[in-house]
Amino acid sequence: MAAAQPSYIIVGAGVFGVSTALHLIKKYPQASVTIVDRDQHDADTRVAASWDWNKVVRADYDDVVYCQLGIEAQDVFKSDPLWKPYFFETGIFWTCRDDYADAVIGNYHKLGRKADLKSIPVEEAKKLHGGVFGDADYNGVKSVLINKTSGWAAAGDCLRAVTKEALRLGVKYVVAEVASLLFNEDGSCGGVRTIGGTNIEATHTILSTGAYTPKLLELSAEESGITRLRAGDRIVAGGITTGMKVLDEDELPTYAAMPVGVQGYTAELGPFIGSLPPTKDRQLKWWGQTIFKNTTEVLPGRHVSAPPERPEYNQWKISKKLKKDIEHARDVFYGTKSKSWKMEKHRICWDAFTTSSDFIISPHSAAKGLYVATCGNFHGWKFFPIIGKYVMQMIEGSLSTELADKWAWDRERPDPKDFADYPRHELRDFEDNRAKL
Ligand SMILES: Cc1cc2nc3c(=O)[nH]c(=O)nc-3n(C[C@H](O)[C@H](O)[C@H](O)COP(=O)(O)OP(=O)(O)OC[C@H]3O[C@@H](n4cnc5c(N)ncnc54)[C@H](O)[C@@H]3O)c2cc1C
Ligand SMILES: *[C@@H]1O[C@H](CO)[C@@H](O)[C@H](O)[C@H]1NC(C)=O
Ligand SMILES: CC(=O)N[C@H]1CO[C@H](CO)[C@@H](O)[C@@H]1O
Repeated sequence: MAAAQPSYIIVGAGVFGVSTALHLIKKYPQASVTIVDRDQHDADTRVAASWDWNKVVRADYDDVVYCQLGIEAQDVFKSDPLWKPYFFETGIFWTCRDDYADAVIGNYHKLGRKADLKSIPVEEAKKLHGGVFGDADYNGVKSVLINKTSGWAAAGDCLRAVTKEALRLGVKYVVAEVASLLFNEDGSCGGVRTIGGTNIEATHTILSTGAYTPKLLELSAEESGITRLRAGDRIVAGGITTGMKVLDEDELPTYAAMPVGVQGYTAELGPFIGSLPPTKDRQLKWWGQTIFKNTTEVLPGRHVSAPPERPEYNQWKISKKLKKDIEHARDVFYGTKSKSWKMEKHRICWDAFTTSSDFIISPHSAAKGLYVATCGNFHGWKFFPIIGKYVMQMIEGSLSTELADKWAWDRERPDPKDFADYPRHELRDFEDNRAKL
């Protein structure tokens, strides 16, 4: 019997899944490529981490691999008409409480790239951009990393536009929640089953399911009896709060031309905090510093962190304690002038974590035909234009050894103690105390 034509099911329409679909259909226009996601791609609200008002786009990394990939992605954002409308080159303003600035600058040099980038003393930094960060918290800051080449992207709009382009080129899109993976008699993965009971079959199944990945693998392990499917300690679902404020017309000029703000801390002090420039609706956005798991018993005796089940991962229900986290984020950037600002909108955003903060882009070692391409670790969005190229190389076995080892399903994983963003809390510890009845 002749081998079946390759066909692809990609579960998850975030940046990892959509980028993979786009790169596959461009290289193989006749191939069968199907994205399956629980949300319609143009829905008004979605659970994907990739669906957001805005995300930071930068190549300012102390890890030279992500620095290089960041530069590659930004080259696309700056030149390709599909991506260009969504990228805003505002520059970045990054307070450093360790040697981060020097490491980043060293990487640009190593890669032979000129970036408009330098590390400047605090007193000089305070005066930049009309003094927008003049009242920020500079406690412990050694220097401020400043440049012109980084910026942000209108994340949700970009995701919608690129998904549309993939569909135009022939990718199919199915709105369904995947309940479990399907396996052939020889143990290879043959596709997925939806909660409605429909089987969707393909020779290649790619999980780009973000924070939901460990739970989906647990359920599939239980149903198939293939216990090696489980993610174990490779992937942990983590959530973080974001908050937004609508600027008044008269406030807008102060912030209109601001760069992306980042407050960097050492691993002992905690995760870095960000403040993004206003969107077209005059909204400033922050992300907080409290990063949590939601560890639950998904099956008898099986505990994994997963986003809440209730509609939409419960992403719009934010406790007072988590709102406080955003107030803190607001104040470390704008000090007294922002004390009276009301945050109008909050969201919890869920992503998948590995202890090294590397992605997993790898065949799954427990079943042929099954691949994993996710784990953005709160930094995956910016690679949207290019990450699918690497996923495709992984599927075809042509990924460089360096990347294949870095992104492998099975590899040595470090202790997360030096990874400031690793989820260390539990969501339940930030619930407001219920009123006594
Ligand atoms: C608050 C916050 C701020 C961030 N800021 C930045 C930033 O500034 N810059 C940056 O580069 N990155 C940032 N990131 C990280 C980035 O958003 C993520 O790393 C990236 O979007 C992850 O993409 P993904 O495709 O793996 O997952 P997702 O975007 O989460 O997509 C997963 C998709 O899978 C679907 N899915 C899951 N399970 C199932 C199922 N069983 N059946 C059907 N569908 C399913 C979901 O519906 C979802 O659409 C941030 C993340 C957060 C949370
Ligand atoms: C965590 O997720 C579980 C499963 O969906 C849910 O029952 C629980 O309420 C969530 N925990 C919190 C604190 O939201
Ligand atoms: C070193 C450098 O070029 N710094 C610039 C970073 O970007 C801002 C905004 O464009 C400029 O004000 C800085 O001079």
